[in-house]
Amino acid sequence: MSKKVNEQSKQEQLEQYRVEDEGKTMTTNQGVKVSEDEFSLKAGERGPTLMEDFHFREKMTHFDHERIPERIVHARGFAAHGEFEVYESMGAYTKAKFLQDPSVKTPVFVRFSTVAGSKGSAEAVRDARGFATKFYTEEGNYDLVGNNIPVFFIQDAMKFPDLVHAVKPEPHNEMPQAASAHDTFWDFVANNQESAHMIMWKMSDRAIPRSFRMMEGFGVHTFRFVNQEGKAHFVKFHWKPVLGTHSLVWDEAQKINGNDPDFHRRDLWESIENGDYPEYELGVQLLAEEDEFKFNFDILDPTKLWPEEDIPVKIIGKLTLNRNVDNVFAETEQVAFHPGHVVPGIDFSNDPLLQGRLFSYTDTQLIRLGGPNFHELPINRPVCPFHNNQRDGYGRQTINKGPVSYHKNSLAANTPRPASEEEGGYVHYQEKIDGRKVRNRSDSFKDHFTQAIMFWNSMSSPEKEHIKSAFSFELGKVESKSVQQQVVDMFANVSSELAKEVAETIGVNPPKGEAKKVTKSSPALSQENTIKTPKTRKVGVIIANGFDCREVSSILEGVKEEGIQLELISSTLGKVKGAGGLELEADHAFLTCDSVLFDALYVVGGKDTDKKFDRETTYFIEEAFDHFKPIGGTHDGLQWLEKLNIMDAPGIVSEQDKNVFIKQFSEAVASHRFWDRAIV
Ligand code: HDE
Repeated sequence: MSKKVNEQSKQEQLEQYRVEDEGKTMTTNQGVKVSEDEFSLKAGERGPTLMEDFHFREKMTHFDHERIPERIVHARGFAAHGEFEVYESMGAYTKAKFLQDPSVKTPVFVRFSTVAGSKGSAEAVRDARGFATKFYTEEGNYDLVGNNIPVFFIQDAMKFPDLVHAVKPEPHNEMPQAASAHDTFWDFVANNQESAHMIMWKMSDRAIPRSFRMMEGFGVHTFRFVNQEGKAHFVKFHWKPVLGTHSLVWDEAQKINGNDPDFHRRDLWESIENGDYPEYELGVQLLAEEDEFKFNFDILDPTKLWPEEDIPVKIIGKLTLNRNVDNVFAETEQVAFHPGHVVPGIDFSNDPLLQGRLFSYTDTQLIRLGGPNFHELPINRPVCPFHNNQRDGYGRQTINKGPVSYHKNSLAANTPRPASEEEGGYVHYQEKIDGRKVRNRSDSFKDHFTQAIMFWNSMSSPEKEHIKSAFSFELGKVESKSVQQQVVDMFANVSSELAKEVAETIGVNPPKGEAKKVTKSSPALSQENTIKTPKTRKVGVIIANGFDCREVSSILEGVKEEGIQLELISSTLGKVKGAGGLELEADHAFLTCDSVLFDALYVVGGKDTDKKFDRETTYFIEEAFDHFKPIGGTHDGLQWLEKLNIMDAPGIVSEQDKNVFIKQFSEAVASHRFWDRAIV
């Protein structure tokens, strides 16, 4: 019998497969010691290579086969290990064991991803983000394979290949990379109007998150919780980041992609290495089966969300990511998620998008991971035992003993035997289904605009401005006037203000049509209402030789105590020497970083500066200012804030009392951005 699952279970299992190569003798894969690894075996020093060189052949063959197909969507991803704990028993709603006991810590593996870009693409792109979690529970693996946007583009899995063909780089020239396609994507949108709601999210700040640590996650579909008595509730899953939900601004995001295409994975990696473990609370919206038809949308329609103000999100547990992977290929690349990996107590709904996903995810692993044994890869193995009559196939690792591999049998006393429901056997929820076979869309799925309008209504005015600019940017890249016009006409169904302004910016006719009257809004959708904290934010400190030692170092200490990460930027790498003899190490030279890589700047300056320092500092401040970021200045640093005439602008902290400065600056960093700054 396996011992009880705890947060270490998965790590103990993985430990058997981890190998330390450092300090070891080189061998072939057959274990034969290798005497020479630079020169192939030749007939004479200048002669041809010999076939019998088994070491060369093995080395080269392995190399030739090192790549596997990247994921057709979500190719670029980054993952980490962690644990999940439930706050209180959810037994009233679900019998899932990992949701019963608050003292149990379930090991998890979480992979974040962009959707459209290929494996080597940039990360701060405008896109949805994947948020896939594998829970290694004592009853088997449960995968919650979600996104950071609660709705989807389409209502039926049948359309997924069309959507992905339209959004990926156009096939004749493979452009654009790392972005959604222009003409084809927007042509798809205009001709598949069910995409309206998700497009509003995709044009919003949600699609350019500041960090994987600062975005929400959603299961998207309606699932079912089933309790011990067999009673079911519909459920929607939410991940709520403890640091709040925050975004970049578009100009900044585009520059980050040049400066650091690994921006999001670096952020996740560094926070875990620093011990600032990313945390998310798990929330559920629960709906009694009898309330299924109480809403003006169909709860099976994945283009609809359940407004949190109508159906509150009950916070039930916490996910903590606390360990980086040892090997990206072995873990992050080979992990195989599947929305059909469920445990007793969690079941599906008839959402036609979900139903299609249940087919696609195994199918895709077969091509990607090369056969039916991908569940045996270390990262995919459940931490509980698994037994059945499946055998053989590429890469089989399990050595099943004995002659019997069929059910039913008498030679092995009819084992492995199915478990009864009481023994923990998975029994599908016995929903009553009565209908004709039809290829059709239910009438209840046909309203594509009410929730898109609700989303628009819920945005603050800076968020609305960002949406207008995003539409203008994306449509501005579309070459077909007809597609541009169709999209503008379509979004007049969401907001005339939005559609008119976009039409004007991209030079097409004013939209025809008007949005219907919807007054509902959902404050939970606006990021203005999110948690604000300075913790783990990255501040660039611009500092030069001759800085005021005592004062500056105590400010730096004080700011650090607020949980802020400081990185020193100067003209060159190496030591920066203070006026009183203190020496600090620069983390960056101006050359190796950029203001877009920081949440805020603190300008200290120093007595010993030159023209280049002046020019770089001015550039950093101007750019951070245009991106609405907090900027602090003290001592010699104040001269730049004065010169740029921004001393009185919102989010500029120049208080000379050091304790007041620390307090005000930390508050400004927590505020994230200062939208009421006049940018000309
Ligand atoms: Fe996926 N999706 N998807 N998807 N999806 C894949 O599976 C698919 C959808 C999501 O980090 C693929 O292993 C279909 C919604 C994430 O490894 C593939 C449909 C949501 C990931 C696939 C959808 C997602 C994937 C590609 C419409 C949010 C990355 C590689 C019916 C709830 C998981 C793979 C990881 C990956 C199919 C729609 C989330 C091809 C057919 C909706 C986070 O199987």
